Amino acid sequence: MKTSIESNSYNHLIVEKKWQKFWEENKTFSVQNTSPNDTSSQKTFYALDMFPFPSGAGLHVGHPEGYTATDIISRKKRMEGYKVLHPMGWDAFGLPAENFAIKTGVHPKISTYKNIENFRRQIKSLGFSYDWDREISTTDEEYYKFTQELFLKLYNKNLLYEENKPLNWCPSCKVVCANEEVEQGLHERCGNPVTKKALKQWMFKITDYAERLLQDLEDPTLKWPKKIKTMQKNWIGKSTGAEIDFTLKNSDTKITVYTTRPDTLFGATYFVLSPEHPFVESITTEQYKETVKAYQLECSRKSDLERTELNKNKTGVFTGSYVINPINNKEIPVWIADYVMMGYGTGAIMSVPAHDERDREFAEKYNLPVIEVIENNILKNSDFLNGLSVEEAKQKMIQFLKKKNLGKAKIHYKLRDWIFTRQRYWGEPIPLVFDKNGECFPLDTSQLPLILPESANYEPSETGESPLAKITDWVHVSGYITSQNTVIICDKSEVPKDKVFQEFTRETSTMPNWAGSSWYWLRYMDPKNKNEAWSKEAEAQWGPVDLYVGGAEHAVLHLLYARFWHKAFYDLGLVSTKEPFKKLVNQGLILSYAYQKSTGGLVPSDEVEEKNGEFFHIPSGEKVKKIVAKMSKSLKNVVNPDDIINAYGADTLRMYEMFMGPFEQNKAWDTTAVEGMHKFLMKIWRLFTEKEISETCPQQELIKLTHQTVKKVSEDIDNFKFNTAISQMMIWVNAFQKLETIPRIPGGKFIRLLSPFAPHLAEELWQKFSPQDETISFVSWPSYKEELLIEDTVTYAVQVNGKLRGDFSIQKTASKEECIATAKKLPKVNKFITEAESKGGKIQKEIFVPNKIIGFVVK
Ligand code: ANZ
Repeated sequence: MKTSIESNSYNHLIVEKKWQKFWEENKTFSVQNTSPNDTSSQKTFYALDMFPFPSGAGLHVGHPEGYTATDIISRKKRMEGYKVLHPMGWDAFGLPAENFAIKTGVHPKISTYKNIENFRRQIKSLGFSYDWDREISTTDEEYYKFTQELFLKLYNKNLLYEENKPLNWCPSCKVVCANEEVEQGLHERCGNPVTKKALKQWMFKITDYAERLLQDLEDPTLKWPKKIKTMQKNWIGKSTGAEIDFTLKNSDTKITVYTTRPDTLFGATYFVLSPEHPFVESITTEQYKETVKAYQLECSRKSDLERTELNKNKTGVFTGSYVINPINNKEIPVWIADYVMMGYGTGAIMSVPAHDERDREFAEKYNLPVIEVIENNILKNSDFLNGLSVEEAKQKMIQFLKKKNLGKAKIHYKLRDWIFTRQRYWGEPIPLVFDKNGECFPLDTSQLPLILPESANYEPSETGESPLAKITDWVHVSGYITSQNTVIICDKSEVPKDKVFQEFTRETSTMPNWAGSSWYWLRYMDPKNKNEAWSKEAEAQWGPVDLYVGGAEHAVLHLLYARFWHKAFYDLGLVSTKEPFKKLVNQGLILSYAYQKSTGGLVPSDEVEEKNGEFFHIPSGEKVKKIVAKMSKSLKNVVNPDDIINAYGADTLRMYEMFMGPFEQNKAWDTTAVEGMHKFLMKIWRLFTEKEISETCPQQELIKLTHQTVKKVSEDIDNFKFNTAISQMMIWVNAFQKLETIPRIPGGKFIRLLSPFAPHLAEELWQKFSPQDETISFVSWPSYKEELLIEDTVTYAVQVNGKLRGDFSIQKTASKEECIATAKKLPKVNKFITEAESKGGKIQKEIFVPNKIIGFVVK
């Protein structure tokens, strides 16, 4: 790749560095400076990017896509007089740094801060208008002090509990995973299968907020993509149904089922318990004990994925027992089957094979009876429900069960509580301790930050215990319990007289990497506050975030946790809004190309050569197809933003990424098109530097085009249609290139429109155009006049004998006669009329609909 392309007097390497230095030295984008005439009434705008995880690989070209979008909007808003908060930081705790440390021996802190340095350099080289004074990293002690403090606030609000139960365990990473981190039975981080392991974990009661997390999505002022709202709704998975009690035959034992279809109770022909159901052992008869035990063992080895409904081969065993169907006192057999999950509903179901797919498969396999109770949405074979619709029957059955004390309406959510602890090193330590009796106490906030010890041994252990557990002098501490029931760790001599000096052990798990990102947008509002995570005033001024841009992969993980914490903060009176992010936009993926063999295999790009538009795999000589694929190291198709910036400049990279296609769609990288964008920017440079500035613009058409351009670019930016905004700028440049001079007013408007997209070039041009302004950043956004946009020509469709034969445009002021004469001269119309005349025919009738249609009837 070329290292630099110069065009005449413009050298992007020099100009871009110059402006970046200017912005940095003058703190141009510091929130304080963006409001020279600060009044409390000034409009504010908060544009937030999803902060990156600073990986060792450096910035990906996908990062600047979203960052450029928020930057364009932030820059436009400043020019429109808003006080803009536009920050950047680092989501820097998490597994990759630790795995890298295990491989190389480099301490996670060292590699993380090195990666941050590199990310910061790369992001700065793109000329984004961030307020760098507000930079944060979740790994900074000053930051995680407050993550811990907020954790304690939520702990004191009774939103956390400890549970010892089988959890998702990734044997490869040796880490517990949240349900949200498991995709089709695989750990989303490493792709290895997840198994179960019983470990004590802290759980967040996110389920307490299930209904609000669902309901608040309905707020019409929440401008989120429909797709993301639906994904959250499905994840929360509200289901409305009933719990019904069945009694064990010849016993008082009641077993409760959860069903969404109480209307089908007359059709229940057998009963199923999950293999883990606590009743299995006691209800299984002697004869079946062995088969049941063997089946339970078999199931414990299966993953949830193997057990779910995707798996068509249902299995199960009979327990020897029967329950009584409460609606008709019929005995039905009790089976255990692993398609029933212990973690959902009550872990027991009534089976209605006539109307449930899973039950039908099972009944067919094991020859169980089937009773149809619904036909065409109307109940039958169901006594007092006969003739009712499904909806009516559901209600009536619930009423009936309630009256007889046999059941009740019940709502269930698929959402599970959030497993919040990780047995890993590189995370925020959890500020809790246990006394000798195992009772848990929060640390006193005066003890925060609880600093992560500089352990050298971060290798996780096979037992699942955190590496911190091995640092005995950190784990075993002493101090006293305060009157607020918090713990202060100290020497014996420091204990007040009325308090008891005692020993404690620390919680050794760390927080998941979702902790720091569950409140960071609030810290940006008040990043230097030493006393509290943020002040009420700062939150009142900036909250909620006006615009949040990032990848759609965060649809349920980060965005659900963030909403949950925010709602809990709201309940604690810490924030004034129920939702954290008013508007959310997801950028599409930036893809690359790859070469595919006829067998489907992909080959690296450096093994491919092009001959006459066709591609060949050099080692095998085989013809290969160029396709769109994800960027990956192995395919050697990764584009490094540094290379593009060096060769063409940050402005080119920004403009190119915005021009690639619709913002929210996936797009494929094309280096030739990058060059094209660079040429366009150089054309702009020459247009403004090679031509003299003139004070007037005599061409009315060009004034009109300028006003159209202002309108289009302004609206397109607001609607995230950056690609069409750039197309409009291209139209403008092509039109003005034809002039001898560049007229001052339209030219000035154009540079201002360009400035959010290509800020370095625009600053440089503005200096030549309007040297009295130090920077273009606060020059007012251009305006347009509606009346100048009104079209002064009209287009007529011309018909002959009812058939369309052409169209033409004409001045609105043209008379009827002029219009008809013009229509007759259209080639196809003229041909038709002359042909008719040659056969003795003529125009019988002329039709004239003003501004629309002209028609001729020829016979
Ligand atoms: C009888 C019935 C008849 C059912 C019918 C469905 C259709 P959602 O909508 O996802 O909430 N079910 C209940 N608990 C279960 C568990 N622990 N494991 C597996 N399946 C379970 O699903 C609720 C329905 O799934 C319930 O309603 C129950 O089957 C089943 F025509 O009860 B149904």
